Amino acid sequence: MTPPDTLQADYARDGYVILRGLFNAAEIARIGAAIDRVHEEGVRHGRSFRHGNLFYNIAPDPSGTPLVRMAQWISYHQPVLNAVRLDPRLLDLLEPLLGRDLKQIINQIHWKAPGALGDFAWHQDARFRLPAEAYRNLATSYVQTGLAIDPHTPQSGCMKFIRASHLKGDLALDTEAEVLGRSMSDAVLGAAGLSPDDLVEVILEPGDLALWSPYLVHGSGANRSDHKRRLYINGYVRAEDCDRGEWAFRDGKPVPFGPEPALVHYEALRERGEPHYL
Ligand SMILES: O=C(O)CCC(=O)C(=O)O
Repeated sequence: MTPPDTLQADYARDGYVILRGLFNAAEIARIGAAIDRVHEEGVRHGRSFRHGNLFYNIAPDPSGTPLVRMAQWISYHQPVLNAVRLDPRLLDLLEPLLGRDLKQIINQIHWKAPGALGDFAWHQDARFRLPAEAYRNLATSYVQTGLAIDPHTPQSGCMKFIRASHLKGDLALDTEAEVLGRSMSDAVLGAAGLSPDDLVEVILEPGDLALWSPYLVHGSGANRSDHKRRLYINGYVRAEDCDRGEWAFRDGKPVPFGPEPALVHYEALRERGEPHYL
């Protein structure tokens, strides 16, 4: 796929770009089925579970089905999802922004069940790129991608971006509380000198992909639709600017996982890499 001519300029100006129809309906059906298998595993676990970098964030529900909210690094054991993160179409989009030697810091699925809470408060992803000393030139070395598996609409809890907010750099937005499970508040925007007038609803069809900057202020609401909302997120970094992460592309060629997982976010990977419940 040839990236649009305006990709770099649009990304630099707005802090995000949306690509329509990057994956076709048959591909999305296959990817969605693999994501549903991960969900079933999560339900069987019943509570949060970790095996190395692989992590399922699950809210137990003794009276019903456990709520699977998020899973990280599922590509270790789901080949269909692994193929997405290494897809050449992603490289085509990332190369003009980051180059051909890329590591990956995020490999994550977010689910929002119909009617379930699942808000993400206003935040910049930069706050999660820790330890900070492992990341250099974050503003220009890191890009987050989100692939829609279901329709993302205001009704289904789509993301909301504050256009051009990345230009303000690190805003230290209310970093005390959790992001997942807290709703977006206009007061947080106001305190950071941002205006709700710059709010963009990120409306996506299945197969559309959003790219956004680690400093772009964004969040998302609850799913009030009658269908589930699945988002597959992969985050890439220019390899020379990061000491963490799994390799994704070396000189533009996809890099399969090695025999040992790489240190990404889970600090106790080497001491407590075995499967365990939390
Ligand atoms: O899944 C969502 O709606 C929110 C995603 C998000 O804010 C993030 O990954 O930083």
